[in-house]
Amino acid sequence: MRNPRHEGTRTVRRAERLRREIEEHNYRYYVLDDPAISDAEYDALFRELQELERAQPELAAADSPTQRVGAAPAAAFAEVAHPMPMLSLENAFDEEDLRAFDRRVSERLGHENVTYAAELKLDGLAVSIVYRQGQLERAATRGDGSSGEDVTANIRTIRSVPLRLRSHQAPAILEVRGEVIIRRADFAGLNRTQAEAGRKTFANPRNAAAGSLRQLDARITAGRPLSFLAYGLGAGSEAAPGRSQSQLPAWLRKLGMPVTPLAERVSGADGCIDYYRRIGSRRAQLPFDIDGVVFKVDSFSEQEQLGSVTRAPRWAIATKYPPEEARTRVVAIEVQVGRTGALTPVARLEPVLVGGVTVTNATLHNESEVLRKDVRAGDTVNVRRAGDVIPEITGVVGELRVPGAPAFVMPVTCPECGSPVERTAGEAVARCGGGLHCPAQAIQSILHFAGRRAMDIDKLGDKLVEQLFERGLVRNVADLYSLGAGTLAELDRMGPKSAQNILAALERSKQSRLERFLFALGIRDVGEATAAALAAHFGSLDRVQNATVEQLLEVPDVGPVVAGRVHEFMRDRRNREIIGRLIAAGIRWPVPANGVGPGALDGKIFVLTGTLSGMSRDAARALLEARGARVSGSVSGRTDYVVAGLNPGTKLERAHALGVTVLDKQKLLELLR
Ligand code: D41
Repeated sequence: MRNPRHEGTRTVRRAERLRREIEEHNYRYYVLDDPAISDAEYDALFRELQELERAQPELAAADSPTQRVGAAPAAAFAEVAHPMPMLSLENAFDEEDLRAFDRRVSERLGHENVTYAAELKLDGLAVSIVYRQGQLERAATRGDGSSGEDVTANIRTIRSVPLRLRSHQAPAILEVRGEVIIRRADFAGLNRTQAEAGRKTFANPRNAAAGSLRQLDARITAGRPLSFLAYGLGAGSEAAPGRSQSQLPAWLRKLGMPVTPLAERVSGADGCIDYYRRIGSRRAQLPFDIDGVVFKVDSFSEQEQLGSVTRAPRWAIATKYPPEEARTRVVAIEVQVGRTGALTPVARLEPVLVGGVTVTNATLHNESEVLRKDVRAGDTVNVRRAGDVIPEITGVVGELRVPGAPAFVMPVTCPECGSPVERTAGEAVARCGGGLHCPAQAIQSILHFAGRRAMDIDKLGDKLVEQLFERGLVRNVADLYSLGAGTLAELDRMGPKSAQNILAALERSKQSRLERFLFALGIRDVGEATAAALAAHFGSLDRVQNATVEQLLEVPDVGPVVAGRVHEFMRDRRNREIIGRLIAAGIRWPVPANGVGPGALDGKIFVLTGTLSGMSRDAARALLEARGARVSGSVSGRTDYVVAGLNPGTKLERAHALGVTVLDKQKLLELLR
């Protein structure tokens, strides 16, 4: 017999267990960066909890992980007074300002070599989150420092913000302070989605974060990829164990709060300057934007001794980096033809310093991008350069447009060969239809073939290839290997010595590798990672050439588009002829042992963290395992290598701490060779 009362308590217990489990997984994901289950498994737990709560609405506690979007949109944000004022930070604009700050601190404290807690200065929005009895009660923007706007409903939608604290060590009231940001990878995704939906794109992650947080309808915020990282405490800070700033992150993490990475303790002005420089040189590789670093006197008692002036503490300073955005003028918009015929509008700019680098060009991606931004020759524009990305125009300064400036139009014929420009329905890219008859495409494909990561033919630069092509000496990559010393020596800026060097480089390039050769062929959408996967899967050129689309689809990471491209390329009679001539010229690679005998990486233990561009984790794992390596989920003393992509997490920090060798994607590919 079923007892409905028992059923009820069982459900209550199951729901509470699910909540705890989901919170634990959130913590592992957002704070430890060490997820224990897959996204699908997480979703299943989440759905089960939702089901239980739907069946019995009284079960749904306000701090349940399912309750992240609730309330209907408000008419306006309410004003909230901060329990403790949110002070501002004094700025240093160069190393000299920083030395002056350290001198003032040293003098007041009466000793040299002051210890500082050094940390990143995130370029986001400062917020305060108040927990009462461990439960998220109120969140507010910084505002003027004494009061801000109530953004509780919005902050609750951020998955990395715990709705309840993990530890019972927290005092009755605890105010956590930190920054709301959007990571660079998430920002790119957000703008892509915005553009596809015909909505406006954001100029930079900071604007996107601000626009997303300050939504009266929190359901909109919930759809935006916001992150939160804590840097300090307000009310309740006395409860923190430890007597220094540098001990705070560990406690915040214990409470379940994600914290800013790369914090360090440094000594004196020299230590601060060294940190400022080291972080500056890594700034482009960080997963989010920073506008500087912050130095805080480490000891709490020394902080107290120093006190504050008006609204900023005397014990902290922000040191800024040069802005990653600047203003300049578009001299012209030109159209470049790439190796695959894609026509890319490029803005030629008046040279301008952005983030410490002189920028003279900005990509405009494609025609619709130019029209959407409405960039015209002569316009004054804002240019942004962040991360490893190519400089981009973030916006046109409308007031400064020259009256009558004509809008950009994509040419209907290729600017290089005059062939008609083609467009595939649903694709933004316009392409030259001339194929390898288009000199731009032919020259680019020869340069690609000779590239360092392809056949690595030293000294075959663009000027030389252009000359060889224009004189009709080299029309395709196979022609390279028929060049003679006499022909080469007669070219401009070329003597017998350099001709010999080029012939020697061509000769050396014949000792190759199957994956390099496949990559060098320049099949559309076949990058290094795909070429390596094809080589590992098929083991011989013959087998790649004769593979059916179905067989190609069995290769990790190869989908229908790439499978179709490889198949089509290999079936083309002209391509087969060129490949035949290349092999006849003597290009060779070692034949793999085909699974017998120990792999090159036999028994080695790898850990993967972060995103490897163009290679999924499954593909990386398959390539490693094919060579006898093991892939593990966590870093330990037994780990041989950590492969770190974009947005690596604490696994990378742990690798550094344990002295484990760290590889980027490039080094991984080299090792796989
Ligand atoms: O990452 C930041 N943006 C950051 C901001 C940080 N790492 N530390 C900060 N520390 C402070 C003090 C020292 C005043 C508690 C801050 C800020 N303030 C701050 N953010 C916005 C205004 C002030």
